[in-house]
Amino acid sequence: MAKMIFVQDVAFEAFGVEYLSAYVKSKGHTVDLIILNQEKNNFNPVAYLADQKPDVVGFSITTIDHQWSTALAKKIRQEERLAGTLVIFGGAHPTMSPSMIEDDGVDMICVGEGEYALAELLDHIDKGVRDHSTIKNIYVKKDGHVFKNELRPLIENYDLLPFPDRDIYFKYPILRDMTTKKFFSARGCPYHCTYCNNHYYQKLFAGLGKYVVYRRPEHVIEEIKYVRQKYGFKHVYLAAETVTTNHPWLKKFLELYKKEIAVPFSCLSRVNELDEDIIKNLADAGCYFTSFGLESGSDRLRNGLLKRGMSREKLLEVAALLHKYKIKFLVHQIFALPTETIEEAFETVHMCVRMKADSTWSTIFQPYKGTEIYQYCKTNNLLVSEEVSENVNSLYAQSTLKQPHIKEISNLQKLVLICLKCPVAIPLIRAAIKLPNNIFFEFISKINMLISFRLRYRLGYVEMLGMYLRSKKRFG
Ligand code: B12
Ligand code: SF4
Repeated sequence: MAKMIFVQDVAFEAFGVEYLSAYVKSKGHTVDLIILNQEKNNFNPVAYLADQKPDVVGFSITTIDHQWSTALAKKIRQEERLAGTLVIFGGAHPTMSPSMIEDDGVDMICVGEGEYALAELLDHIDKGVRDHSTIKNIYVKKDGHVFKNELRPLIENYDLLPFPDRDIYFKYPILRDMTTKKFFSARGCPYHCTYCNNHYYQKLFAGLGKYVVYRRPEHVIEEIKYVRQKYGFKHVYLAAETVTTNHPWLKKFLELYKKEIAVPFSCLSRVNELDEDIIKNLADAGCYFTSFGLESGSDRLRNGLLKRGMSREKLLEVAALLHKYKIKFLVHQIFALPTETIEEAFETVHMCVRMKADSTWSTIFQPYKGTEIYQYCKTNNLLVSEEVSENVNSLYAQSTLKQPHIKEISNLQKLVLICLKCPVAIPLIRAAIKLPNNIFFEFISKINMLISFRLRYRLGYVEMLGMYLRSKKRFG
């Protein structure tokens, strides 16, 4: 049977990898994972892989992983002892930016869902088939050519897939010891926000099946019970984009959850999908925390540029209802959006203050290739360069746009916590953002992130500190 090792740089559970691992293991193959920042300081991934001699090394990547992962792939390709090992990439970045097949060290990429494609590849290896140039969803380099195979239909029924394989992640204490365990209840999202992958995927997979597909509520409950029995947890986090989208699904799920699981949970949500009835149902079933995208407080940017489709009135109404039902909430914000002015950036801050958000997740805008907004930035000559946009390498990277006020707005992104907790300080912040970025700004930004983690995962202070120290680069 074929042997595969996934490589990841920082410690978080990727559902994609868990699903792939579970599926190919069910076909008899062997899968392992290494998380680089959880290994010893002198750990050498190439030497480790050369000792292990896997048939395939896999990277599941978003754009922020492009740089480190392709640098490592290049080193793998140069190692003689790994000459027979294939290097394959999958995930959001190769799906939206398939030109990365041309990168050195990349033998193959998977566009879209990988369960069947990866199983076919590993079966080939197992049977000694050397020509992989016809596997659907796979782009492969062969004899100096790139074979771009067609896409296969989307998986219709996720209930038929094995539960995600958490074992490969839970060998690492930082993930196993988390008292919150995460679950994914659906794939896809029906909205068309211009900065997100979903409108691109909707077009890419048009005609290949239903794009938004829910698992049966009973099946998700079964998985939660299985995880409780196998690993234990104190809280549950429902991480899919569409937890609150389909109200009949949600009500059925919450009814079962209350009866059969009954532990506090947190979830993602979308403001236009929340009303008093749904919020009451969530609270009754034990929801203690939710997070949703505000992205921008400016109507021009939120509804015009980003196509979010949510009014100020609705945002304030939902915030008041969440407070009424004692559900804490975090607001996602994106700063340094294309054409954003300083006043518009402050509108974002003011909106969070008016909503009395418990916390914020504040990021700097990045234009991801394939998105409508990437095209907007390109057409309006706002990109520093295409190469820079494809190689952002930090979770909270600097802006990759050239436009006025980037410095001030990027500084504001780091100081949101002060504005939220002490709005009278906002005039002072207006002056402070003119200074160069410094360790104080970075420190406030990190504290903001830690508060968000603490709230979502209900961490105690000691647990939070432990997680911070063990996660190293994760917060860097
Ligand atoms: C859950 C989630 C997270 C989780 C887990 C991330 C992860 N990498 O899995 C957390 C909270 C950690 C996270 C963080 C971030 N995320 Co996120 N996240 C998502 C979300 C909502 C769902 C991903 C998911 O689990 N889907 C379900 C699984 C089953 O699907 P999948 O991951 O696509 O995997 C399938 C295929 O892609 C393929 N596949 C995947 N990997 C591989 C590998 C191989 C070898 C093969 C063969 C196939 C294959 O097979 C899988 C099974 O079919 C997506 C949106 C979306 N719908 O994709 C955004 C998304 C992936 N995130 C995004 C971003 C920007 C981020 C952050 C940078 C945000 C930030 N500033 O903090 C960080 C980056 C972290 C990182 N290094 O990946 C962007 C990525 C855009 C881009 N071009 O890079 C997305 C697409 C949302 C968006 N804005 O458009 N995220
Ligand atoms: S609602 Fe969220 S997941 Fe859905 S398209 Fe918009 S940003 Fe993407």
